[in-house]
Amino acid sequence: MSIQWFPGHMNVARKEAAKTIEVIDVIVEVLDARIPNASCNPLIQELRLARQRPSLKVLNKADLADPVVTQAWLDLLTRQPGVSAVALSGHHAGDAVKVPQFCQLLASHRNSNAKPLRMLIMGVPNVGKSTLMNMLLNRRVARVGDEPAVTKIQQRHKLNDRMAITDSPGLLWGTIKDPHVGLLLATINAVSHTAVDDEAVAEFLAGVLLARYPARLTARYGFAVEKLTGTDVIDAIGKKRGCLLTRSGGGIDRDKAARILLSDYRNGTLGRTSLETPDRRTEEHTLMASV
Ligand SMILES: Nc1nc2c(ncn2[C@@H]2O[C@H](COP(=O)(O)OP(=O)(O)OP(=O)(O)O)[C@@H](O)[C@H]2O)c(=O)[nH]1
Ligand SMILES: [Mg+2]
Repeated sequence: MSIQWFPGHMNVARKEAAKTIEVIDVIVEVLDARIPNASCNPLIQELRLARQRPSLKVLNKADLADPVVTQAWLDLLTRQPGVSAVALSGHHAGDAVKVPQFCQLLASHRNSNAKPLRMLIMGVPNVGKSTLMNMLLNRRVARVGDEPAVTKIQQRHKLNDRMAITDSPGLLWGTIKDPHVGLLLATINAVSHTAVDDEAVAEFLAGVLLARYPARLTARYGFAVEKLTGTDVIDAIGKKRGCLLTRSGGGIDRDKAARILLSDYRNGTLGRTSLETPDRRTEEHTLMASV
């Protein structure tokens, strides 16, 4: 399933970002710590490399990710030239302040009233960009919400006399050809539900959880998972939770069961999980994107 979701405002946002990159010093690329590779937008890499801007990769929502895997990602990402990386939760003020501190190290010449440090927050939709900006400003200047494409236009604010930060709309890219990447992005709710099939996304997620965190499924839903497939898991959740179709003789409402799994996953009820690890293939891909 290749995913295509590039609404008009994203096209405008891409052009605006290309212009803003010319007048900023550091790109703060917000990734989802549970999928740091799939949430790394090649379009942003392209824009960044064209203007040779350093980048701070923020592994956000680290409170939802497996800390051991997150550390492995940090070790990999900091090996890239011109790149620094930090894991944090945008809900914690103490974490958010690390962002300007790391950016300052990437552009140490920009640290005065005359030459303020200018940061641009970018990333795929719903990774927590606006939450991070609100936290840094200690007030709610941008709307946030657990759905993709909440932010539609750029917003610039002064953090103090020596620093300014710009939030930008979440960006995807034309067609997400790699179905695995598309499904991972859909799992974290970075893609509009109008462009994906919830049942297919939940089946995929169930498959990943069966492979990596099977005990979490048993603990949450109370059924044994041995020999089950992703499809079976959706049926089993439907049976356990009484999701029945009123029509067609009371069969299982798989769509409803799928939405239960997705919602439990997205709000952290299934515990801290990482859906991608930096294996060799990902490592090569990630490092290549930096040259
Ligand atoms: N658990 C957790 N949730 C977070 C974190 N940061 C943001 N969120 C939640 O993630 C959702 C999306 O946050 P936003 O700040 O609107 O995300 P965004 O990247 O600006 O999204 P778009 O503007 O749509 O691209 C909201 O429900 C936030 O409360 C975090 O570090 N941990
Ligand atoms: Mg936003």
